[in-house]
Amino acid sequence: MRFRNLLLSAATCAAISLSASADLTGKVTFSGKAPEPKQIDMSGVKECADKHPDPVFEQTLVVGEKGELANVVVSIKAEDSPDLKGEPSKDPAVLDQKGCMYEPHVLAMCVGQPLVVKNDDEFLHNVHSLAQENPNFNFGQPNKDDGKTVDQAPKTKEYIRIKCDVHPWMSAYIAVFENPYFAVTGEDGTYAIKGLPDGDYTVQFWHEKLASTPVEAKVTIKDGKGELNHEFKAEGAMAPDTSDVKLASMTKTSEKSCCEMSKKVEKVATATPAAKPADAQVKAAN
Ligand SMILES: [Cu+2]
Repeated sequence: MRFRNLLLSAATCAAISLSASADLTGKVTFSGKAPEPKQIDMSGVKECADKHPDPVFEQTLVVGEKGELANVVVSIKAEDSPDLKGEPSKDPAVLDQKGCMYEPHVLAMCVGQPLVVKNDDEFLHNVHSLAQENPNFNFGQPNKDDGKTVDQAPKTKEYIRIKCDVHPWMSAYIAVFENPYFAVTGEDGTYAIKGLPDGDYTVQFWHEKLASTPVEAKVTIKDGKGELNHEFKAEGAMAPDTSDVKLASMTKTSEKSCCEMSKKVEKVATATPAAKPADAQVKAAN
């Protein structure tokens, strides 16, 4: 417990690099055949099309050759770990608009952390948040902009959709958390949440298309290590409607995860099948 308290006192929303702290790591995959990504048609807006000599594809579902799934937000459920508090980072979370696309497509940040929106393009974007639990922002950036700090920064946990009112294909998400224990999977599907004290946690996996209500799994961090992999199954996993209205209504985190999976990860790993076809299968690896 002394070790735990030491970690808690040092926790911040910034990247935690305590040598004695534990990591939760894992990989998120998509099983089965992923649908072909849709190409974005920018031909009607010359200034955008000119930025892209090669085709640009939607980032709604980014799956690698071996099923590696990007843009999954992995977090420690704060409600189940009320002791896990942390100070927000002073380093801002940065959302860029570049070539008429958002970078990153999914941004995770902590309540209280500054949020900055950049414009890498020398023409107008209008960034517009569709939050339901947080104050919304909606402003234009007519020229290149090294970064505007958002006055209405998020104040509570939510998965917030962001869109551009000028370019309808532009879409991003900002995931907001109340503790510093979160990560977004990269193109290799992996994630790492650093600085977790030993203990039992509820992990939430959110994906804009596959799990707009986060899927949950249990993990035990023991002796400084924990690993939790996660697999989304292709069949039945695809939500059919991606309209703005639908997406906006889906972004709020529900306390009632439709398929709560649990698995303790220690030295031994077993797999637990999903209870519903639309949800993920949770696998734990040692
Ligand atoms: Cu735009």
